[in-house]
Amino acid sequence: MISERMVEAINKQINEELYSSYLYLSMAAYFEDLGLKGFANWMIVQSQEEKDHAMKFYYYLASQGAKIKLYEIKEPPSEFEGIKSVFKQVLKHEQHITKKINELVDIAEELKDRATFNFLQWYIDEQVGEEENAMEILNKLEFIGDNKNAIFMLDRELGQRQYIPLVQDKEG
Ligand code: OFO
Repeated sequence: MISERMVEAINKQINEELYSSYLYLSMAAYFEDLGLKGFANWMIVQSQEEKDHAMKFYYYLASQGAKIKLYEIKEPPSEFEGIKSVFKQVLKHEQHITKKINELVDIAEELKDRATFNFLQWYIDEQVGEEENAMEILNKLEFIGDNKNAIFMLDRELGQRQYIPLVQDKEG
């Protein structure tokens, strides 16, 4: 049976994931405003994926018969200082989320909660991809500098990203 401490930590992580979704939606809105539809698309997909991350935790708690608690989602920033600065924030935020996931793993280990430990491995892998994606775009932006043509090319590339819903295990 899952412990109260583990449940509370996962409920807090649901909030972190929902905040991530909100943050990326705010970044999408920033790019809409700049007329960079491709960048906005990338952020909207990212925002949708974060909601899926939250729901994966939700269904896990439901499968354990645990109490799901939703906390208030804080307001994300709405002003940003340019494209590169946005992606620096994305990377920083994902590093923060990786730390949070690692903390959950530590708790599961401490409590000898093998089921949750096993469940969390998906997030460990996912965070490697999350940080890698942010770094890749950041590297491209460093390379491009202020070259407007290259920014439009990148905008087109990011406009190709498609949302693929995460298959959720609702049965537990
Ligand atoms: Fe949920 O991985 Fe990003 O934040």
